[in-house]
Amino acid sequence: MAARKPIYVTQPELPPLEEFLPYLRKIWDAKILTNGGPFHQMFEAALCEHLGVKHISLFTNATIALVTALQSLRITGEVITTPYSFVATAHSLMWNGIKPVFVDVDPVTLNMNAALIEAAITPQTTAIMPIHCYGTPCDVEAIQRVADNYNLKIIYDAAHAFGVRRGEGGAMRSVLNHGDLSVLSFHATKVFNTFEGGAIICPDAKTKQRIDHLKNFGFVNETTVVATGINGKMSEFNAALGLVQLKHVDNAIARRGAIEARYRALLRDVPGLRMLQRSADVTPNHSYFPVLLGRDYALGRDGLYQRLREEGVMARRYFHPLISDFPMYRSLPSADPTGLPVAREAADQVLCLPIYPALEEADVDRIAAVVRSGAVLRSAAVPSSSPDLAMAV
Ligand code: T4K
Repeated sequence: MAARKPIYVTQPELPPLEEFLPYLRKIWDAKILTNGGPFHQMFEAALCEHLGVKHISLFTNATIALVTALQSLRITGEVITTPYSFVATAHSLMWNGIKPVFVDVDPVTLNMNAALIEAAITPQTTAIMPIHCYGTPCDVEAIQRVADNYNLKIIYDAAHAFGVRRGEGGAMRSVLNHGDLSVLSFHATKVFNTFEGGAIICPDAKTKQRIDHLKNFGFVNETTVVATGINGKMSEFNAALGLVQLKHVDNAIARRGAIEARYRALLRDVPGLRMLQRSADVTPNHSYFPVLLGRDYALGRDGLYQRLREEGVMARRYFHPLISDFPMYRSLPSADPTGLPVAREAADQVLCLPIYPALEEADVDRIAAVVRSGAVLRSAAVPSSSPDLAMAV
């Protein structure tokens, strides 16, 4: 298996170049490169339609979008969030001078445990910032109930949740419609990419207008600046690419689904290995394929991480360390590890296996065989045949 091309945790999906070239030609001809040009407007409209949401404001990336989302709702004081995420979630609070308050996650979904929010509320609390981790929807109803009771805003970090839907009132609806705002990432490593990019989803035109002002330095017109805005605008290049990418994203997600099913079948009976459950009421986007390697897994999580690397497979420990372990957070009272046992265990056990549309079945089989081999002592043989794929879920 040595000397093969490395397999990374993900590989960006790109359209055929010839499909994109006519868009580039238009940009070259019009010389409108940014500041809300025609592709920007078309892409916002196309995304609203595709995702089933009312209003979208495009951004240069999700981190600036998170920072701006908090500004747009004038969030201050303390915000309740999760330590089990990418650092950008909590960093967006710090960039606004807001104190993150970490609560533990649910052991089944690894999303913020809604039952723990109430106890973390203080007179300074103004909002809740959960994430739909790996694209698994949060307990949105329970979080909304707490927010309503205490008059708090909800900003979902939905960086992983492009295209995720859940059953509501007999129909499948976008998870992005929950809370006050949701933030998507279109980074290269995401299910849907525009190289770099992001967006805020909001329910009404007035909020979108404020967000649009904030991402353009606060300008309303040539001479009026209404807020200390930032430059968060998506360029015409990224927006045009997004329009082309939209044509292919359903196929890409379907291909991811097939890979996930194959992994699930191949790994279903590995001692000490847990896969996250899928709810029948959710249309997933298969953005990540995390496995949790518990005490019964012979090689241990870090042993497997290393063994995969030796085989040229760059699996990643998303999310280890916890955000609350990083130096700028660890002195916060809520970062105390004793208050975050579930998140800590997940961070110690998680490994995200490669998943992307171009990943070949033979490579999935090979990766799964390495994972299976780690469940037994080194002297035992790596199984050469695959278990019955007919059991795929
Ligand atoms: N909230 C959440 C919950 C997030 O997960 C993220 C981002 C954000 C907010 C912020 O969104 P953005 O501001 O980025 O829009 C990556 C991504 O950089 C980051 O966007 C993502 N989450 C995070 C989970 O993963 P790294 O440091 O692990 O990326 P990197 O460069 O190691 O990439 C992973 C692998 O992907 C590489 O080994 C190879 C492959 N790759 C990567 C890039 C960038 C490619 O094949 N091509 C590429 O262009 O953070």
